Amino acid sequence: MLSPRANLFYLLLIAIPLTTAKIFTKCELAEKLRALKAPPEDIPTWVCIAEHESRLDTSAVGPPNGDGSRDHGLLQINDRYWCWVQEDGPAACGNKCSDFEDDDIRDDFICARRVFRATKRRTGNGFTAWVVYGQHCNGPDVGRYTSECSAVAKNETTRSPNLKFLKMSSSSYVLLCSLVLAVSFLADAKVFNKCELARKLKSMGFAANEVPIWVCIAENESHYNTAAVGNKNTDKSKDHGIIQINDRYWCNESGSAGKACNKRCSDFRNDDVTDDFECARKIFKETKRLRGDGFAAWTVYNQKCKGKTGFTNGC
Ligand SMILES: [Ca+2]
Ligand SMILES: [Ca+2]
Repeated sequence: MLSPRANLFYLLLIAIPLTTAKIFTKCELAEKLRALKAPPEDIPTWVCIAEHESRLDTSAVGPPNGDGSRDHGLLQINDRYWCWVQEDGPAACGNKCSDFEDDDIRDDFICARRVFRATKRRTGNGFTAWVVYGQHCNGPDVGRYTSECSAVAKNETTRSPNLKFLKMSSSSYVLLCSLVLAVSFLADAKVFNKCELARKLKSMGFAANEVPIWVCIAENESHYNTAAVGNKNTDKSKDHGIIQINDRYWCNESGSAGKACNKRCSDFRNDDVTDDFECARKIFKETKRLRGDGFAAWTVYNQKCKGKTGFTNGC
């Protein structure tokens, strides 16, 4: 057990990330979504959804749904599939649910886009993943949610620290200690931007004409999120990290390093992508030998990246 002083240290350490919540104004959120490259025509709809889902409060956690799952944060992302509450739970976005309760909505929005795309494939309209969309945000007048926003939004409202946190029972404290581990683990994750990844791959000696293809694959597989974990594949395997390396052949999901790349899959979910791309090279080589084109190992390649040699133009 930790000494009282160490306890206090950990409490202070994690009090900051766990209790920094924020209430956006509509215009501030619109501005932020623009910066996150949301399609401009979709921004009023996202703001409307956030308004009705969470009252624009990043720390919102919904009451249990009918299936016992809960929704988290500004965009009320559901913990049944998309984020994990317990470490061995499913997490299609690769995030811990509390990541969606802090004041940084970048990861929330990356996940929301993933929810959007998955829903769009099923229903034709990605916004229908949010119940409030049909109730409030589907009309022609949705533009009113951002109509008063012109210049840069101001008046941020930041919540004061949540004092409830200090009145925990000891069982919550045990939970909290395990969260410390989870937080420090996830702090190693990183979301690259396109050009940053292109530079990284060049520095690793990838050929200039292949770099754009690798970057395109990373964008479409993980949105450059090194912590991404895919949904279970039909063979029950999962894909890990920025380039979504499959755990059936290439890395060990539990225990020590192993399989063809001699790695633990968690090695592919930290912020150092060197080993990921070294393994990807191996996958590429093996796939090339078997199928003629190494990139064919990634399904997004044929759909989105084949021939996209201009993908990193401007970097
Ligand atoms: Ca977040
Ligand atoms: Ca790695």
